[in-house]
Amino acid sequence: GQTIKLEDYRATDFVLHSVAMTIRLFEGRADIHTTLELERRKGVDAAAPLVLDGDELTLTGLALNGTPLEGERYDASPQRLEITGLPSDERFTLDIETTLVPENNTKLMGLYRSNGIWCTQCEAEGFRRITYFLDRPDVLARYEVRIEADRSAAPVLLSNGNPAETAVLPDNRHFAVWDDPFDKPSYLFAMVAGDLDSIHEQFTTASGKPVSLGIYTERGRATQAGYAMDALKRSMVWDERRFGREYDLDVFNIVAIADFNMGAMENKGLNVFNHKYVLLDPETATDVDYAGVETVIAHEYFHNWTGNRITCRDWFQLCLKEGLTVYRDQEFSADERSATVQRISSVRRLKAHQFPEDQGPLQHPVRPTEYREINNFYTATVYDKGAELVRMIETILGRDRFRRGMDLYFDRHDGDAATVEDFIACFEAATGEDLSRLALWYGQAGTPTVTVTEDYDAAAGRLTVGFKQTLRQGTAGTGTAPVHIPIRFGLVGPNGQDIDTASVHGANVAGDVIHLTEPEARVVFENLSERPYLSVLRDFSAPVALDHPQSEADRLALARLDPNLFNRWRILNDLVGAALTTASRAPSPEIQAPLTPEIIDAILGSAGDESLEAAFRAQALALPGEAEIARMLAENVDPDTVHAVVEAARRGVGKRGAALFARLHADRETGSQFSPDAESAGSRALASAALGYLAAATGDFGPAADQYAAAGNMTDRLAALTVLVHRFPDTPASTSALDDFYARFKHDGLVIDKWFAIQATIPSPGAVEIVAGLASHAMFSLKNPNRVRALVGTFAAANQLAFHRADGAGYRWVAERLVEIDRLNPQVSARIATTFRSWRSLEPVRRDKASATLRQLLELKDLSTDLRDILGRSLR
Ligand code: HT7
Ligand code: ZN
Repeated sequence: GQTIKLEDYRATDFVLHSVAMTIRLFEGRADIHTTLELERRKGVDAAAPLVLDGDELTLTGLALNGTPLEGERYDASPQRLEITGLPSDERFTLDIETTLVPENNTKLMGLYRSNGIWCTQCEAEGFRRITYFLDRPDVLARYEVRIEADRSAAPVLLSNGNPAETAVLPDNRHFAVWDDPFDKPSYLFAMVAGDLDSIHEQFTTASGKPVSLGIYTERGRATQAGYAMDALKRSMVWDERRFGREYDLDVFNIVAIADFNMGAMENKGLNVFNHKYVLLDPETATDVDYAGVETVIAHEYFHNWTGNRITCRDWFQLCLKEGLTVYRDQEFSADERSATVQRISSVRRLKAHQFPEDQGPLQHPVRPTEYREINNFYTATVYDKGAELVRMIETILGRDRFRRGMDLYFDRHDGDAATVEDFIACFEAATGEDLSRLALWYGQAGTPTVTVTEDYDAAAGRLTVGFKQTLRQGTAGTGTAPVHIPIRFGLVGPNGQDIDTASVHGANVAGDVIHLTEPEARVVFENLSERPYLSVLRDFSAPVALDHPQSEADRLALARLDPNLFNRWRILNDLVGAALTTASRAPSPEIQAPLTPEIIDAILGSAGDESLEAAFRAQALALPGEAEIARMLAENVDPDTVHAVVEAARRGVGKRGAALFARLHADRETGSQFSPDAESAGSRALASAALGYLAAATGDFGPAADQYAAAGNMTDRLAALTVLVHRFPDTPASTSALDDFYARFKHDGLVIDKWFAIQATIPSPGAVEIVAGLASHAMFSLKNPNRVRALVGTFAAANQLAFHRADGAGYRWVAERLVEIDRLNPQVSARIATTFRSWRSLEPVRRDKASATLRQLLELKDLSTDLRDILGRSLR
């Protein structure tokens, strides 16, 4: 594949006015007839040909204004259709016929079949696998779609927009026509046909418009869609209240599909979901699954305004819809659940996925300037750092002025294919604020470091705080100019209250935010009667690495006192992270006790504080993961040592907190009715964290075995099973629980994914052989992305010990699977291959083995563009 560059953007030579499609579905074949109404753009050379995109297509018919085209007028290949001699200044129609075999489409892009259901996935470039088209997001048109199929195989026929007509045809066939009144790009096209169950509800928008909501599932599973429906209605209400955005069609449908490349897709009026993000019940889904469904349902719904009504001019602008929509779904979850706990989990996610991406060879700016394969840019950087950039705009402007900017954006760009510049210009125009230094964030790769120094003059009652921002030039080479970094802060007194900071001078300070726009700045606080504790980067107000060499005593005080609860967690977590990193660099005696008693007591203090929410207390107990420690080490990483350090820390916390953990575990609620609400989920998370520490400290599997046996829901069951399988592998207690779990749930692929994942993450070098065995299990399939991610993806991403086994067996096993997966589904193979990205930070033996594996893979013929792109950039 060739490199596509942002700077090469230009509009199409032809303007598309409308699309009419007829899709005829048969067993083993789909015939597509598309009628395009087109016009040469004003000023375009009358001789310029029309070039349409295709991907593995077969052309079966082509006509201009109803008359079949002569062979010499066009050139068709599976990848492209070029037509010459088209009218120079009048509208014309093209009729294009293609034929496909959805059953053979294992890439799951375009039109494919999942357990008999016909469905489509068009973002980013899947529509060109259905018909020849101007398949790019700045080509918007009105679509009318007619679907024909067998009445028994596909009683349900769905597409975008509003239903227009249905009728019965001869030979037990029927058809449905759907009309979408909103112009849209092809990536938002969708069609679903099959024998589906459904649930339906009515929603009335704020202005009184009735909307029919439907969720469609495989037969027998609609009873599991109730929570998704509830989340959808709450999302619709929230977008009206928070952003004044109402829904715009008569119907909103969601379809849950078993075979899906990503989480879900926001097709206009017809969202298609990975069924993992729709189907739930207490027996088969955990609290984490419930929160995931709520988030993804909200995210896709919010795209109706941020993505669909206003779309992207080109794929370089992907963050315009994705970063903004993630920001919106995070705000929704913060309002629906606990804002502090939501922020902690978003920041954990950012640090676990985006920071390593931004600090390794796959780094790229939130708005990239070039790509070979756009599918590889649906990244943590575009999504999660993209959301952080929107959040910084909100922090800089304040909630009300941010809303004014959003209102202007919706007003000014409704119906447009917009750019990041358009978006930022709306906030500037609505508020008069200069956001040029903020805008730089979109173009520079890498995580900036903010260094903070403190100097307290007791005699003068003055605290001088120094700030410095640095950005190292990385592999992306995208510049290191100083950016606007908003630092939310507070000065905390010994009683745990923020001190009034009215007497302040130096850098630009507004309210509780210091605006860092230069490489260095100084802020001076006067009239202080005693030295306060400085709490910076509250709520993680910027996606930076913080270098604040605060004393352990200050940190421990803030971990206990900071009125900003997010920072209480963040400062404690950083303290623990620093201790574990230091121990991982040190020789073995320190490994026995990597955390000081004071740090452990701070953890236990938060965990035992009944004035705090249970979910927050559970977060305080979650130590930084092994991958996180590896990222902080940055070089010469030995995953065995890191694992030993984290384990020693767990034992240390477990032993010192044994009494607390026993109490927390004993006090857990059992037997009562399951409720997925945030508070109940928090209590379960706290009890399960306690169970993990108890097992680590005592080596007794009894409490976990009891919890497994008594579990009334999947959350408690899976937590107990994880402790048994990870801490007591090969014991009868562990194997009998694993067998029981399989026997109970072997008919439910989504639960079997958990069964695979739990075994893929057994923290033992032998996990390589375990996953190798599981790959031949009857329930494993290379064709189902969820199954592949559960076994291969989870092993590579979440089993540091085994994936990085010193003999290279983990790398080899994953590489072999990548080759097999790549032949079927390049998007999935490319995504899993990113787990190799941090190879340079490993110690020399593993570094050589990992890079040799990557190089050998790259030498193979017939790799997909997707996988080749990831491998090539990982080695750069
Ligand atoms: N906008 C959606 C992205 C997506 C996707 C991209 C490439 C290949 C398959 C895909 N399925 C969904 C999802 C979202 O961010 O809402
Ligand atoms: Zn999205």
